Amino acid sequence: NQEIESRKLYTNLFLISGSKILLGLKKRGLGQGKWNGFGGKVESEETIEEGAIREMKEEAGIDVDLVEKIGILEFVFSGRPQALETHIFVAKGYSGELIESEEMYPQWFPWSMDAIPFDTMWSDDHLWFPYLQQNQKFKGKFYIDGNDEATILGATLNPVESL
Ligand code: 6OG
Repeated sequence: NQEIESRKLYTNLFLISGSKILLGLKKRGLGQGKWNGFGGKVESEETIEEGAIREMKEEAGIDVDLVEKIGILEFVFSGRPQALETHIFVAKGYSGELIESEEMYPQWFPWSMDAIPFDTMWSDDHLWFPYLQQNQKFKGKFYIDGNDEATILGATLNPVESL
């Protein structure tokens, strides 16, 4: 029942190309050592979508154009006053050359639940990845133990008509 003093906007983008999905191994900061989509904080002078596209360019060197928002997840860590409102995007195509950055090591995975490395991802991801795969929009809120980030203390997650 902690007070949320503020909510910061984040993006997280998954590039899906044919039968493959691009994940990045986070090399530093929040989520270090975990596979995830690409993203980060939205800046004040940009839209959320612009932020998603910018982060993809910064972290993997590529340009994505047609991005579609598929989910909004709020992450609350116990003992931390700031919640992360994370907007999840899907992109289907890209241009440019994929590169490793200081933040991310990119790698293609077969786009099937069996091939996704959930053991080395945030522990909420396996709960909402089925929506990603079904192309079903979703909204959720996850309470995560701030001292043990592998533990989910509570969650709500629902499919929605629109975001
Ligand atoms: P930077 O520190 O790189 O932004 N993020 C999460 N992603 C998933 N899948 N699950 C979580 O469960 C997450 N918590 C944070 C949002 C952090 C990046 O990490 C994502 C951003 O894309 C708790 O600026």
